[in-house]
Amino acid sequence: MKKKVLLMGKSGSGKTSMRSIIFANYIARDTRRLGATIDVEHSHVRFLGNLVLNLWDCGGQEIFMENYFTTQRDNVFRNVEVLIYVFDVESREVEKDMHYYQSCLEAILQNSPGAKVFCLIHKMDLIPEDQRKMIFDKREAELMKRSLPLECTCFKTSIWDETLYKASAWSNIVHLLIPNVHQLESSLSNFATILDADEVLLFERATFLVIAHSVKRPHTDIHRFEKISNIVKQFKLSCSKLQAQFQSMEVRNSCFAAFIDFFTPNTYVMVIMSDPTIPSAATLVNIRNARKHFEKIERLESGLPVPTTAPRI
Ligand SMILES: Nc1nc2c(ncn2[C@@H]2O[C@H](COP(=O)(O)OP(=O)(O)O)[C@@H](O)[C@H]2O)c(=O)[nH]1
Ligand SMILES: [Mg+2]
Repeated sequence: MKKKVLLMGKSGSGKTSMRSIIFANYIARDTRRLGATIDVEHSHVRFLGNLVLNLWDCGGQEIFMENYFTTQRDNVFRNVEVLIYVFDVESREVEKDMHYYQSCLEAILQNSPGAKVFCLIHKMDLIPEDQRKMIFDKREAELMKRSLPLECTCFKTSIWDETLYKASAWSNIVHLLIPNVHQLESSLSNFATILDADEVLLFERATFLVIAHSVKRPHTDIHRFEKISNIVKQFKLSCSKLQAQFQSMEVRNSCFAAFIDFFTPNTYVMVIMSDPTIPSAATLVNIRNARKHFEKIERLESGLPVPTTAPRI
């Protein structure tokens, strides 16, 4: 199942950087070496086994932009499921950025009226922390107004912190593209009840994006998932540099235990337990026993008779 995702925005706004960190295992400082994207760079990202994200990273120089709206219009804007428009928060040409954004929406409305639109106000790390919310709120209001009759969802992002993994940015975008995600979520909720877990999360294996979660006991840190995605992905990359495969980890203190374990062919699971009387071995056995069930859902979703064996990074 192939889903077309358009990545657009002015040259230098950070499109290729985000794509490379999430889908190609770059770390943030590698992106300084990225050259400008010429025309459209297509990449196919296999996600959850059978779902293929067909990413169109559209170079943002004016000469290319003009082309997308004229000669390449049908080709670029047809069959789009998701448009991700990236704004450099420090851009000095806000009016021009808006103009291109609106031309883009017009073409989307014409060629793919059902597409979902996301705007990322990017490079937020360059703004002093106490001004971020104010600046973002202002941009968001302006974008919502200018997007009509289409709806857009705005996020603030930066490659230098965990906002890139924020449950509400790229995870959210990808979540939208996963078929039957509700079945996955209800199974996860049952699983959390059986385990008596505080929370259970599923991470996509290659990107470490959170694809489903079930929270049984509330937690105060709303950014915890994306922090974990970020940290564990870094750790996983360090492992692969040493030719070692990341497999599992257990972290325990006097208040809780966290388990991250290889789960189905396309996911890792994380289980958080706060009952100190439940031994690790019991939780690990439960995780092992649940694998088959979740593998089955995954296979059903992808319409495959056997688990996929796509190469892992
Ligand atoms: N400060 C900061 N720089 C970023 C961020 N994202 C990307 N960059 C830098 O912006 C430059 C242009 O990025 P690139 O991904 O090539 O932009 P593109 O033309 O939209 O594809 C690179 O030097 C990146 O390192 C960010 O969140 N914060
Ligand atoms: Mg680029």
